[in-house]
Amino acid sequence: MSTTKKINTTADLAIHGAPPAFTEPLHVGRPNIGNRDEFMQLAGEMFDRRWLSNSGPLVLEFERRVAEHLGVKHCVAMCNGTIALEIAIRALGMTGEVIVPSYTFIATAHALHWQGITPVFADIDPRTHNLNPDAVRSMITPRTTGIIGVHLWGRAAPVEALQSIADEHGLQLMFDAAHAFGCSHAGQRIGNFGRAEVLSFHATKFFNTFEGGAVVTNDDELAETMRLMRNFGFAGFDNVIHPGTNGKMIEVCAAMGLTNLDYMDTVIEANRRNYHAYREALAGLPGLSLVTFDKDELNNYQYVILEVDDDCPASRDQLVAALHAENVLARKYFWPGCHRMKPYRDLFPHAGLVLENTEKVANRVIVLPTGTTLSVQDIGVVAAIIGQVVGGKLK
Ligand code: T4K
Repeated sequence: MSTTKKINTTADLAIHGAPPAFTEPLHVGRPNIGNRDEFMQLAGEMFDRRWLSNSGPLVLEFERRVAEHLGVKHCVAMCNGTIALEIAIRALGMTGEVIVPSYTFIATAHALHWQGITPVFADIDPRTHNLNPDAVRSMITPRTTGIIGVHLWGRAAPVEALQSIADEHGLQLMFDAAHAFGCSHAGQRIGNFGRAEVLSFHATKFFNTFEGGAVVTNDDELAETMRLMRNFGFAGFDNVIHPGTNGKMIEVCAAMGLTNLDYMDTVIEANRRNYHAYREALAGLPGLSLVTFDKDELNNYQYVILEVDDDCPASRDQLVAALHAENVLARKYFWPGCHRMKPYRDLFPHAGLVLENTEKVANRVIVLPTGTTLSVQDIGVVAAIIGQVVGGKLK
């Protein structure tokens, strides 16, 4: 639990020379860790078996439970979400150009680039932060072979509209669901849309396997191909029948996954509590709003996203600087947008001209800490810092 001191006046702010409000940093992406005894038990059994990788019993059990949880036919567990993206992209036969949002973690674009495919960035809807289907349509060229939608913040991309576009133009459609484990769309668990969906179980995700990821799909043949691809294409001793790589999840990661599956509901409940505590504490502050979640859908509340509007008395960067000075390590995800990161800036120097909403949103977002290590009292202090900055004379 963090050690806090209560902030009462603007004179207390660390940027004015006072000690920081939190003696230990408050991180976005602090790992949630389930029952340690359960993990140690599974790890102990693993050591006894001397089976550490290559489709061991823990990975098989983990895949079975994830597939069951999502109501999807296949879960192909991988070493991380980025390799899972790359394997899914290759298995779907994407080539040439693939349309993606720029407003996403850089891995979405890199997974394409790393496979020799050009990521073509389409703009987002500023309300949902997800792809705008009209923008996607406008980026289709004769070289386009696919679309990767991202369910940003666990809120579903426009699944039906993207599927119509894909069907109309004969394109492959898959989703980067790295944020969306435990979330739903139209009453169905995310994991069941497009030809495949990719999950990340990185340490910073609400549910983690240290490092890890998976491709989930209802397509038998695709699942089989991806299982081959993640294990060098081996179909038995000395028999390679497909080009492949090493994308395997290891047993100790599956042990963490099985432990954390039992803890998942507790984490979601803590995240939901934190989200509502932020909502209440920040209500009424000028020029600030929290991204909302559809109460009829499931969400993991992994990300608490604050938007700083133009009429806010402080800028986004001033707020982030003030929070960092108090040891609240808020993040500017996903600023400045993939198209402004060096590899893609050089590729598309003028992309910003068609990515107006991406730039607007990337410039106004702050992601705040949450998770099981954060208390409602901590949130009160974070909100007090924000309140003081917004009420102060920083601008
Ligand atoms: N697609 C999307 C949409 C994604 O968001 C991601 C990953 C992927 C694909 C790729 O999936 P993976 O290949 O990663 O499975 C972090 C994560 O590394 C990344 O997994 C995640 N998205 C992204 C949103 O966040 P960074 O560059 O922000 O990481 P870093 O090192 O700055 O850590 C974030 C915070 O977490 C820090 O404040 C420290 C804290 N932290 C981190 C670790 C690892 C801890 O407190 N403990 C820890 O063990 O990318």
